[in-house]
Amino acid sequence: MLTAYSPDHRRRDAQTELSDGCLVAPFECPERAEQVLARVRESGLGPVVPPRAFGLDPVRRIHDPAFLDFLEQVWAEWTASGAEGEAIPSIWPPRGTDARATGTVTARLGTYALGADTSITDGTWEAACAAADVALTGAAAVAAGDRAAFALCRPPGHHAARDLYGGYCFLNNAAVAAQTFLDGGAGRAAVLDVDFHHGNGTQSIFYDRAEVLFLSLHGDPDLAFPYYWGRTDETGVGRGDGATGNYPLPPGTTYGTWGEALEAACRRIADFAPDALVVSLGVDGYKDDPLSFFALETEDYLRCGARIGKLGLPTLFALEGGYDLETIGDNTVNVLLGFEGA
Ligand code: SP5
Ligand code: ZN
Repeated sequence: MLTAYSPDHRRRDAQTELSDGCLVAPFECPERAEQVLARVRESGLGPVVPPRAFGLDPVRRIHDPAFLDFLEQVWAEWTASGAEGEAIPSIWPPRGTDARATGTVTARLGTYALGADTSITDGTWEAACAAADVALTGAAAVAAGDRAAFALCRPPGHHAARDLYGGYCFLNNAAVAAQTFLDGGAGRAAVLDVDFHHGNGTQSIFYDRAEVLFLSLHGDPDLAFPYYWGRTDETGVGRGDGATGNYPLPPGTTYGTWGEALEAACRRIADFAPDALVVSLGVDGYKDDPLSFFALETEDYLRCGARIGKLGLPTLFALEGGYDLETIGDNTVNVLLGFEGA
């Protein structure tokens, strides 16, 4: 299968992440994408192509225009304000008050940030736009008849909602791709999120939509980021009631349990019979990942890919998380190889 990749991901190279009360080197770093790219090339998966420039119109189908303006302008405003570090929110409008945001960059950061884990830097906007183009390039290949494509997106996207960034995500690459399938004539699309973390952004974007099935396997949000979403009673609303499904799983989860949840999710996808499938492909469920409490093995990712391949659907894989630099390449590409072998 084709891989879409842009070196512009390197323009996001944050130096800080607020983690456990300390500013540390970010887990979500440029080397992640380079490791995956190296493994794609070694494995002979298929050609690696640069993205086409789709512009912001397909992104505006998913994200709020004022939010996009904010992401485009925040770095310039932050530096103009005299701040010396990377842009990290330090204040939020509290619940249940009459708080109102001003145009000040500090107020805007708190309005649009999910958390303080994601520093904004020079180049973040450009990298995020390149990642959306990468996703759209992969989707275009699938829409044109390829059985599958791999969008090597960085930064990731699944925590980003219509007007919210965080969890290392700015633009929701998978949601933009799913919407472009619909806009291109697909009647229904499914998003299967196998990243260790719940895909709260994607869930929220499609929560009231009947034509997009969103299913997520993830660490129990009582114990894991993003904490506030991903429970089994979140099933959609209005026309979208029943088109969201969550599979929270406990610490120590191995492929025995994880694979059962994947099986249940795949059966739901088959019943839904979508015209296209987007897989939010995070491999942070790996046993040695620094941000997860699952215990998946490198070989398990072959089985994961094979099960998804058995669905027989036109499929776009979009890279999400995975933070063990030693294994992110093998684990990610194993899903794609498993899919192709199915
Ligand atoms: C795309 C994706 O996988 N995003 C994950 C975002 C998680 N961000 C918060 C992680 C919390 C880091 N602190 C834990 C340090 C380990 N001791
Ligand atoms: Zn993750």
